[in-house]
Amino acid sequence: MNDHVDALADPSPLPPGQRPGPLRPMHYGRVPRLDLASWSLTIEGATVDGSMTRLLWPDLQKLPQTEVRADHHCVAKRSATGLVWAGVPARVLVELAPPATEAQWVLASAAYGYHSNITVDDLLSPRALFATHLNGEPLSPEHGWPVRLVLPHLYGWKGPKWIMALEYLAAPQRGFWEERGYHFTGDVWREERYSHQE
Ligand SMILES: Nc1nc2c(c(=O)[nH]1)N[C@H]1C(S)=C(S)[C@@H](COP(=O)(O)O)O[C@H]1N2
Ligand SMILES: [Mo]
Repeated sequence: MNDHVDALADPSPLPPGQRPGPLRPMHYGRVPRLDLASWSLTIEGATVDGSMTRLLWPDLQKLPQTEVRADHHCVAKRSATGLVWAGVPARVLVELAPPATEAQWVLASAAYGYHSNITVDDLLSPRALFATHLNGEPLSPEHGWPVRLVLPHLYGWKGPKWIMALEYLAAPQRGFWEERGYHFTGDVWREERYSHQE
């Protein structure tokens, strides 16, 4: 009898103010047409030695891969639960192309000028990853193929789909939504939704 009750229970608590809902394709601008032959991920800005690193698709495949089970929390209050993401731990890319000591801030950018501001610490989170797969399948174009940044502790807008570049910064700078009324940090458990809360 208790088994039945357990089966209906929420698998895990949602962050404050969130309700369960599907992962709905949602983005600013159109789904970009990308191809693996010309795809690259650039790590630039205030790197430790001032150099820029450009990873091509085959380079990404050679890096260690991991799986992370993580819910997706849109700041519009819907959370998609029980998602299994796979890809390269974000920490691996930070270690490959480290920032200068004073560069704690990062702009993560994608096609059409979409970008978010995050921190090096966000990327060092053990659950942060550059995801290539969702639930065992390559990402669909709408969900960010070939690579999207997944930062489970932050609202969804912080993780660009179709990610193309990381830029280390020695001073804070706001991203696309952070300039339009959304929170600089965006921690889901602290419910940091809007800039007026800062
Ligand atoms: N490039 C890009 N990435 C983006 C967005 C966007 O508009 N452009 N929207 C963000 C927001 S607000 C959310 S909630 C998620 C939505 O992911 P989904 O389309 O896979 O549900 O993508 C995030 N990443
Ligand atoms: Mo969102």
